[in-house]
Amino acid sequence: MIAVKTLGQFIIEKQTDFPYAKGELSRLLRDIGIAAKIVNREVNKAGLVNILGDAGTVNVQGEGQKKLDVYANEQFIAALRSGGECCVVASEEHDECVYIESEISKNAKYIVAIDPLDGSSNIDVNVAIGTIFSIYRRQSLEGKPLISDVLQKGSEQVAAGYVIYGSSTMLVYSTGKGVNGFTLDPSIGEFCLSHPNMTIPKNGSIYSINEGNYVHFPQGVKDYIKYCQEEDGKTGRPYTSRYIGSMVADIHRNLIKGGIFLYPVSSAYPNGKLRLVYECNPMAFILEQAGGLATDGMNRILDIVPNRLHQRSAIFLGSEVMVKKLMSFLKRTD
Ligand code: AHM
Ligand code: MG
Repeated sequence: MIAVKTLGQFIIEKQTDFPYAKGELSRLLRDIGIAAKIVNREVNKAGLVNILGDAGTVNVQGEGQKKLDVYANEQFIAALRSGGECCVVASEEHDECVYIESEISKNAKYIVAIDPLDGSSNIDVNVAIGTIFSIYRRQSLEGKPLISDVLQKGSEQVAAGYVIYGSSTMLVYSTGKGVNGFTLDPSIGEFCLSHPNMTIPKNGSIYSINEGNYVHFPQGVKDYIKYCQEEDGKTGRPYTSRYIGSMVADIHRNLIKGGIFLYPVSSAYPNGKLRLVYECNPMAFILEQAGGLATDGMNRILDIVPNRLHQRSAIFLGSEVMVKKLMSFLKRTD
């Protein structure tokens, strides 16, 4: 019989990778895992809840129906608040940082940036959605944390991860020593190690982009798309186009199969659509840890110093060979 390794066991084992660790990061990751399970429970019955909500607006417990993204945001923040290891949360759902000021958090040294429920257009149609999180160590030594504690460049991340609520639910994370994936076993209510040491294939044959925006793309991106669609037996083209519209799901697939995900600037989104702090940076951290690359077209994503919480960025990430090829097209049209 093969022994199952749960996320909790794995986190504790891995604590020895950090000789001076006091267990705070481990507890923080555990808190995120717990919130993910609660959110998963709601995501799984979302259709049902909506039917009940339409009939009445209150559910059977007498609670008002909440939109899933609001619910997820509240769950993650509540878990971080009660865990006591996080002093600030930067969430897509809040214009400003949420400071956690409680007795148990007074010495907390971690900052969490989070997109509690990514892929909003897919929430109502039963298509995979996700949670993305990023963890930084507080730099200021005392008092209220500073905005500069939150706006650190992505290379300073202590850990990052995502949860995909898909045909099965998975939590994938990295603490800068490779990437590991855990699948939720609903029968025991635990995330179990299912994808140890995840690596992205060096090359791939999937490109993921919202081609509906084609006319608005920069020339270099248009040229790369044409390259992907051309016939060439030697390089296995034309490539396959796959675009779910949930960043987590698109990148998760490409991480496993090899591929590239593109969200360029366009006339509709002159600075790109995806948010640097809680969408691009964590996904870039994971992909780099898995052996891939992540760029905004000019800079490594993880080297960009954010100057605003909800700053947007173009992003291209995935298999090394594919990202490098794309870059060569972008350079030609500088
Ligand atoms: P959201 O944070 O409002 O859900 O938006 C982010 C999502 C990503 O998950 C996805 O890759 C992208 O937006 C899809 O955008 P588009 O519909 O423009 O292709
Ligand atoms: Mg999002």
